[in-house]
Amino acid sequence: MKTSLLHFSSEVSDAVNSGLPVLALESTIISHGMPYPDNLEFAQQAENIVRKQGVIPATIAIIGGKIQIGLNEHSLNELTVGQNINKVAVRDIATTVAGKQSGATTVSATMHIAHSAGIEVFATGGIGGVHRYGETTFDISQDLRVLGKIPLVVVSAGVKAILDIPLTLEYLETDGVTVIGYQTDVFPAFYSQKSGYTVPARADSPEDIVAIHTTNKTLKITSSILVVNPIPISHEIPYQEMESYINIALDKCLKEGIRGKKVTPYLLKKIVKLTKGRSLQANIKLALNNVKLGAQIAKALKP
Ligand code: PSU
Ligand code: MN
Repeated sequence: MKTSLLHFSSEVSDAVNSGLPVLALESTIISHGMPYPDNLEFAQQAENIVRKQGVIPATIAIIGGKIQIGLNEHSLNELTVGQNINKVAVRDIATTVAGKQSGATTVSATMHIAHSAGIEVFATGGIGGVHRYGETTFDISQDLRVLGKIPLVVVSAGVKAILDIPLTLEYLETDGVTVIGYQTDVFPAFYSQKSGYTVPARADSPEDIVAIHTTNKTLKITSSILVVNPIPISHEIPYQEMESYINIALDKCLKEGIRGKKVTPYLLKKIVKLTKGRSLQANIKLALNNVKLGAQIAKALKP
């Protein structure tokens, strides 16, 4: 990607140029993962948490065809209330730019743009992965392919519980992604702390994660480090309970013939309804928890 295609806020460009810590944040979670006005409140809270750690937040999106790194209030607002906001994965970046459209970037697109912009750490709620029945539908998120190709530190609460966790873990292994449990030996399940699957490695401090990232960089290993950070226990929803809601939502999704990039937003929305908003609160808390850890890692990388 040509640097002239990237439009930085002055704050983010100053920080990147002078080697200050920066944390990349995505925008699909805002536009397609949460309803208004919770999404606006979430986006603002996320940026505040990053600043509190002494780190500059770089929320990434495409506004009127321009790739923006660091958003002003107006753009953030457009993303939370806008009706015509594309969901932009890697393959949709160029077409959204060409059409001078606005788009919220997924994990895959945000990673690509952050890396082009010289940002090394990124936090989200939960990455995309291999969907349940992915072995027949072929529904595998572009997030996984990009994690295998781009060397960032990505903080996530495991993978979204709507996915097939063991298949996603296999894919991450094939991709050469370094998966690290943060202060845990168990792979988290997004809404709940434990999935029942183990993590291949564990780290207990931001500094330890930075050391692992530095080794990968020195060895020119070009895949990402996926830091999996469990939802705080006080906000988790028990795994078995979530499974019952997820199965109902998956059933409806199948019956209504929802396919492609609409699947994840559809399922998240249905589950918010089924849980009477509890899953939304859990999603917000786990994502903010990841943002805080992401900021701490960014700070440890550039103290
Ligand atoms: N984390 C959340 N909510 C979300 C997402 C992440 O808590 O909505 C978004 C991310 O942008 C991720 C996308 O890249 O969901 C995955 O979409 P898909 O399954 O279509 O690849
Ligand atoms: Mn998909």
